[in-house]
Amino acid sequence: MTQTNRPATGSARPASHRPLALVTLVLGLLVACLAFGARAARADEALDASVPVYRIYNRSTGEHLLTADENEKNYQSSHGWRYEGIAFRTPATGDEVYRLYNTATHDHLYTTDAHERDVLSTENGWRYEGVKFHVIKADPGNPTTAYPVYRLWNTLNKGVGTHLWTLDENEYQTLPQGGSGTPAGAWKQEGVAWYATGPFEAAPKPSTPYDTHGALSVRGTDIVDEYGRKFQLRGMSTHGLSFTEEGVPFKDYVNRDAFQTLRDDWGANCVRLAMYTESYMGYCNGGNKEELKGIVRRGVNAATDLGMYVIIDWHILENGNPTAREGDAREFFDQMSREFKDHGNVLYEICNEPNGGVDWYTIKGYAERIIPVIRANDPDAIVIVGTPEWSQRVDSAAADRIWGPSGENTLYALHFYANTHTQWLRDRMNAALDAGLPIFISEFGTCDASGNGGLNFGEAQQWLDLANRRNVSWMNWSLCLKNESASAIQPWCKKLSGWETWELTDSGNWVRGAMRAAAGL
Ligand code: IDC
Repeated sequence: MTQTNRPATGSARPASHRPLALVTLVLGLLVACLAFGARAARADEALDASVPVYRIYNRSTGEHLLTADENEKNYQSSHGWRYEGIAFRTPATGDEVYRLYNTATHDHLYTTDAHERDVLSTENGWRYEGVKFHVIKADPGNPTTAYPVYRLWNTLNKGVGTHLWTLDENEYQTLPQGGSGTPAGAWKQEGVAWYATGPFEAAPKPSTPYDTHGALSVRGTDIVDEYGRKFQLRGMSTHGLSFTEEGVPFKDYVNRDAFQTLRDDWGANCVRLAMYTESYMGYCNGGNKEELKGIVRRGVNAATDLGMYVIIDWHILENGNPTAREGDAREFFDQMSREFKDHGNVLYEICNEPNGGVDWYTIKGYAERIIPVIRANDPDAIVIVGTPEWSQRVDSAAADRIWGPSGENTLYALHFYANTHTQWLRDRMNAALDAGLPIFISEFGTCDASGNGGLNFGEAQQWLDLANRRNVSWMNWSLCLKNESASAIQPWCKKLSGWETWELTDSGNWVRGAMRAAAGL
């Protein structure tokens, strides 16, 4: 039941010495209290009697289901539907809303029109499911006791998810403008469907990147979403999870508020968790394995909660040969993919930047052994494989791709630092894409390859223009305050989320702008 503030019924004893006046006053107060109490009780009764209608959302069909049945809500929410909140409240009795189910398309339809119900339920495919809740059909003309519930029609959802009922006027006005992967004009306003008794609770939350796009896969050189639409991941990489600079442990950036800032203010849909394997107490080099796994878990949970995608990055660098720590990698990815097998938003990057002369043949062998470990737990997981020479030799990978099941849903990493890697590396990327190699820019910097000096936004712009044109996903290095050009946050700013633009570095501001533009913010 929703809590309401009941008026206080006690009253202070009036300070009067005249008996008659006292009696009158007491009687008067008593009557006032009774009347007030009765009014409050009536309001409470109305509220108690109102029935919440829940809204749940099916990611794979795009349908919003309305139900006043709590069991149905709970059951569906644990079976692939997302609970979005109380859509509106309805009177316990009133005009009946009939629900029909289309057994062919799996769509649901709500109507207050008994004739429509009868016609449809005798037609092929529709099954009448009964009265699901009650509403007020005629406009009661009193905006404080009745709330219009609007109906929208989705012209793109064929057969299922065709309609949406909402009490949220803002949602009714903004959905037709497009956004979150839905083109402008896809939703059409259809007016007031009926009236409800009240909202009393927050309106449903707007949908997140994951709600809109679901689990991803690789088709040709593209990442596509659950509905087969081309999709691009864009976001920030953390710096090393085991690093500390300026007194700030970088693991502290792995928090929900930070990711929410990236999602809502930057337009990011993805974060990358860079877990170094060697230097600075890396995972295989004296780092606390359990703690590091805990940070990764925290990051995945925060991203999941926010409906963002998240890359678990096995950040090899100092030791450029991924086979050197293959045992650790196997164990790590086995555990992570087991834990996150039901998370369609998790991607696995199995070797950040092979280097030190290690060839593609060696990396490919490593990938062909690690990918099956991940896929044994999570058959559809997306994997990103690093390429030789700090993930620049996509040409080697293009010439000798990973085939068979391990090659499916697998992307190849290309990393660039704008002031070091210029047109020659873009040419290489183009050629590899032309040869059909799916590429992911899982790390880039706007500066020199050292991570410090040489900011070059002209080159960076050329890179992102190309990546956007060819639907190549990109992640920027890095979300931290280290005093080096690549960092997004000013070295003096200790905030762990909610950064203002003046608290961002030149690189941070530039990347934020590029991300917002790409997201259409
Ligand atoms: C750099 C960091 C820097 C750190 C150094 C060594 O920015 O603070 O001291 O690593 O650990 C990469 C790597 C990435 C590098 C980055 C910049 O993936 O770890 O980070 N870079 O040098 N590849 C190309 C450049």
